[in-house]
Amino acid sequence: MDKHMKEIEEKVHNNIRLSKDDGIYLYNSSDLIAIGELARYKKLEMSGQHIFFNVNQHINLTNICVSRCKFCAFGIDHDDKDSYLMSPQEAFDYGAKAVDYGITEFHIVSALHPDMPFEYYVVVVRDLHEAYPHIHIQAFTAVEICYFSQISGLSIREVLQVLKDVGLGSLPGGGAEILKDDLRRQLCPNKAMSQDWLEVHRTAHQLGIKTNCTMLFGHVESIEDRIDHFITLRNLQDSDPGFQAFIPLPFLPENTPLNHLKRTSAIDDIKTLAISRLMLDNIDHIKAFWVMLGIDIAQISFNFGADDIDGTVFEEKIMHAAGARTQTAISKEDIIRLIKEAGYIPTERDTIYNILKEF
Ligand code: V47
Repeated sequence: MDKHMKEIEEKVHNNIRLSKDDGIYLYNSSDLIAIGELARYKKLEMSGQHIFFNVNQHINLTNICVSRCKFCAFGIDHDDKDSYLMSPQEAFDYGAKAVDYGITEFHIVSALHPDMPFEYYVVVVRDLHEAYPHIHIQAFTAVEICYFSQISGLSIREVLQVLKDVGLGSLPGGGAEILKDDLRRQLCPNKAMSQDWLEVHRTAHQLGIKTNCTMLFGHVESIEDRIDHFITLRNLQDSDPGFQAFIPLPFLPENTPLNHLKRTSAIDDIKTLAISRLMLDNIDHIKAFWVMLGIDIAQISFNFGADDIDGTVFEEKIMHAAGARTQTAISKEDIIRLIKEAGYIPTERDTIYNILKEF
């Protein structure tokens, strides 16, 4: 172990915050085992032997999108033959069909539809919440919340308050991509910029709405951009805490305008999970989203800092449009088995990390 790695080890063992230079050093190091040991140490300190999962149903209301981000294969035009839009009744039926499976969460994320008014989204949340008040609704990325503010004329705070009043429980972490506007202008110029994304999460936290955060990596960003992204999230969590989990999302290039780029390597995926655990010392959970990483890497990542594998994710669409080769759903029994195989305690949680059952 060289001198800088030794210094980082000292910091991790003494709960001293890692600097930007430390983060960049870790990315440039090829000592994956040393990085993994540190991330595992931190994970064990923060969540012991638990690996969390939940049982959820994803609902993607529409794929018709005005934003058309360069990394996305999900959003399409109105007149494309594969376009769809669920009516509130269809969205309700789609959610309702998973209830008997014992889901504890509806996870609703959609495209930015050109014509549907804010009321449409309010009705979807209200109807599901009225029928199933015990099921948590995690819905709408910060980008969608900004868009609702734009189309309704309400402020971000008012949009969040209206949704909270009809049953919104928490926000997912999508739309963060890389929180640097020069990159956003290249990748996704038609949606919320960095400060808008941060403002939504800050306001949500102030209203008592928990949120997640993500990073889309492996496209045009540099290592420094990734570390700056971690530090931006860490600073927001210091000033206005409310992030529950961080989810690194490796870019899947298939069927996107950036399909000339290569998929990230397993080493990059694992390193990114581990370094996020080390840099984000004030965010409780690191989620290895199996849909994107693949089940094998998700399983290995429990030894590299991850403590959550998301959920059963019935019928995920966004990542599969971009070439994710994983199944579109996984059973609870399979999740329990793969966590046990890795030597950890499968722990079913609800959306806000109350423990429901250990297996
Ligand atoms: O914002 C889109 C990303 C996000 C691609 O909060 C892509 O628990 C890779 O945020 N390759 C939506 N990524 C999904 C998301 C999410 C997923 C699971 C759990 C949670 C949570 C949040 O997916 C988008 C974007 O960053 N994305 N296209 C792609 N081709």
